[in-house]
Amino acid sequence: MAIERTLSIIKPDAVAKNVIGKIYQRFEDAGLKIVASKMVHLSEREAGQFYAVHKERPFFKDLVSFMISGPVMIQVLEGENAITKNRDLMGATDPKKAAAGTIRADFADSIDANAVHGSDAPETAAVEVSFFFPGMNVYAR
Ligand code: IDP
Repeated sequence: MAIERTLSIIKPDAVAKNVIGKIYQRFEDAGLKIVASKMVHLSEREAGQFYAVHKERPFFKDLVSFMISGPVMIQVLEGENAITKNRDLMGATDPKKAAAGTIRADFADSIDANAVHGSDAPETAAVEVSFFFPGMNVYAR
């Protein structure tokens, strides 16, 4: 199985709820290693660039406002099938639809304030890891 790296963000709602440690525990319990991390208060420009793929969506403005409403915790997770594994831990985008026991089911309040971000494919992981950690190799050695 492939050792992958993926970008994860603990969003402002979950940082405000003081559950960074609980979410990190889930990554570690699933065998994912935290190989880089930083807490950042994103600027409007950074949040807009990061979510540029959603620029034409009706929720784009609200998404950017939410992402800059407080600090976020950004990390690179590494492990076997890290991208899918992290998406499975996160649960569905809408917490009302997220499976029981997932991060979003347990910590998210709404589709806007949904606790976590995770890269959804190897291509996006590569772009997102280098967006926040320039020079970092997305491929684990
Ligand atoms: P994902 O975070 O599960 O990958 P995406 O479809 O990539 O979901 O959307 C990115 C983020 O945009 C979501 O996590 C959520 O915060 C927000 N979002 C997505 N769809 C909606 C919506 O219909 N209304 C409001 N916010 C949304």
